[in-house]
Amino acid sequence: MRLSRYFLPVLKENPSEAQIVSHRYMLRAGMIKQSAAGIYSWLPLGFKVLKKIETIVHEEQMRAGHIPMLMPTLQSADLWKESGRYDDYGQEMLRISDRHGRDMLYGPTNEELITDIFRSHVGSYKDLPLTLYHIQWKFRDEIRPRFGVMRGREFYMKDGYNFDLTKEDALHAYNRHLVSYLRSYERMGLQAIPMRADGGPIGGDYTHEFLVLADTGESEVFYDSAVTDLTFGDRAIDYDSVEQCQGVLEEFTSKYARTDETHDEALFNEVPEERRRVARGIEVGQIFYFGTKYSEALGANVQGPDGKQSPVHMGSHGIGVSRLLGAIIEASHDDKGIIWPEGVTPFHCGIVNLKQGDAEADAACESLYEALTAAGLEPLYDDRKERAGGKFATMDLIGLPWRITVGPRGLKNGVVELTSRRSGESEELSPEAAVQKIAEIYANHQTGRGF
Ligand code: P5A
Repeated sequence: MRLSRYFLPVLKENPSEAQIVSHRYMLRAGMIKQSAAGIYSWLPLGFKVLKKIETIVHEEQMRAGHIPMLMPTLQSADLWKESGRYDDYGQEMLRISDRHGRDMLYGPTNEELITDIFRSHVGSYKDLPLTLYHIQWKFRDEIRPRFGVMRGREFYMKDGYNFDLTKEDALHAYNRHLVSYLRSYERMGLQAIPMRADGGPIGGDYTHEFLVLADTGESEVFYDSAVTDLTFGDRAIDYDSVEQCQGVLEEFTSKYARTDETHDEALFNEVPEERRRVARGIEVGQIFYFGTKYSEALGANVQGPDGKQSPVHMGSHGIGVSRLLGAIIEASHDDKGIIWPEGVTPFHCGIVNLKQGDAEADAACESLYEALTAAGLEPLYDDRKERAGGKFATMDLIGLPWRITVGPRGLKNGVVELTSRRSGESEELSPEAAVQKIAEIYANHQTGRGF
């Protein structure tokens, strides 16, 4: 993409309504624009990152054997009346009536809708196990939408639902989700710690939240610092293996890590004092096992091998896809702007032409652009007639992890400059070597062209 032809409405001033750094940088980098309280338009740069995160979530869900589909945003209230949650959900639910006076709602979650699909089409244990998921906009009429996409009213969520014959099978699905979530967050450059939590309006007492540690997080968390040493890495996992998934769950959840809702001071005090941490975190996902809560309410039964009918065991599993943009920025920025992890960066690298209009510099930038594109990468070429300082400031703000700077002086010696946004370190390389190096860096990140 050439910056002169892109739509990147960067703001010079700090927007006064933004209280936390991620909100500030998302507005300043021209990623989002508020349309109403807690409702945002996703401008091209923000949309690109949103889609990259969504792609990682899809890939990891499908890798775990979960099946993608799509349900609508608007739902009939009937199913919610059947489950009893129509009244329970209270004012967070946006209620609408259509021209015929029928009660509708903008879905805050989809347990009812998916259970209805299940009961209409599945009746036998032979069709189990089954996990269906979608990535769709949700609406919760939050009393205090704030911090930009972090606590929106309209937000993008991956929600998955497992259907199993027995509690044991459903717990395997739970563990499988935990593993796939750990993998997904790591691909996004995040450490998200699974913590014992509370079921809230979704229900069930077997639930973990995934928290990214950040001072601006809305949740107070208590944990044993040893949990932050754990990484999933690139280990191969057989998602069908009950033992392997169970092993990962035990490894990642056996140390003390709880949100304030489930915090137990006496247990916490058993953690050696030097490892006890009280901090704040951003909840980027939550997994639930709630047994037969919805299947009993909605009559979703399956026939077992013995011919007997019983309500199907279920769980639901959510990732806050749009919230993740905020969480990643909170975890990865400096005073100049965002620092995108390679896994989610909107463009793989920037090209800054120090002397736009200089025939040699222009030609060198064009050929870099072509070579990077041919290597399957997506560069953002700042081809505007602007001062170098302005170009650097924009690149730093939008946070591309790598920048190639091209100028007449370097070109005389056959070199360009490759700079890491994270470390600030630069090295001089031939243009070919710079392309090669960037291609090698991204070879470790399954990456592709964005939208
Ligand atoms: C699990 C999937 C559920 O709704 N039902 C379907 C279950 N869980 S949850 O914890 O309530 O939400 C899942 C994730 O969605 C994100 N989230 C939000 N993101 C932005 N703004 C909001 N107002 C908001 N509310 C929830 C969180 O990341 C949460 O973990």
